Amino acid sequence: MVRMIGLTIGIAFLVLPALVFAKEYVVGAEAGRDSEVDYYAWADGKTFYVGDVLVFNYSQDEHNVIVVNATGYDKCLASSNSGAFYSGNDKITSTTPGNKYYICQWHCDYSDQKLMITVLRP
Ligand SMILES: *[C@@H]1O[C@H](CO)[C@@H](O)[C@H](O)[C@H]1NC(C)=O
Ligand SMILES: [Cu+2]
Repeated sequence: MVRMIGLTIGIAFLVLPALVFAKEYVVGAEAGRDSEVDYYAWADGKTFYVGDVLVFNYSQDEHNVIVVNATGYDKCLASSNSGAFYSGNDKITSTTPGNKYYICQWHCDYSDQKLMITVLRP
């Protein structure tokens, strides 16, 4: 029983910091909804951690958010098994560390509407 409690507290200490300090980032917030956002500039200087949430706000009929790999990011290619979001208010939680790549299928090539972030362990 004591062991169980100890284990529970141990887990709480591992999980809590991620929850307590998880931040929500509205992508391109400073520039406003649907405007031409410089995503490189937006991400520059921000540090993202596992548990953080990216919020993508946009007009549903104009944009989307496709999760791609590095190749898809460079070449603006969405593979059929990519995660895809279309709601116009997508919240994507980073659950693992590493580089994350998101593109808008329609404007990735056209106006560089793509975002790359590096997610660190908390
Ligand atoms: C990365 O994405 C590209 C383009 O969609 C795809 O062809 C390739 O198989 C993917 N690579 C990996 C390792 O998943
Ligand atoms: Cu778009």
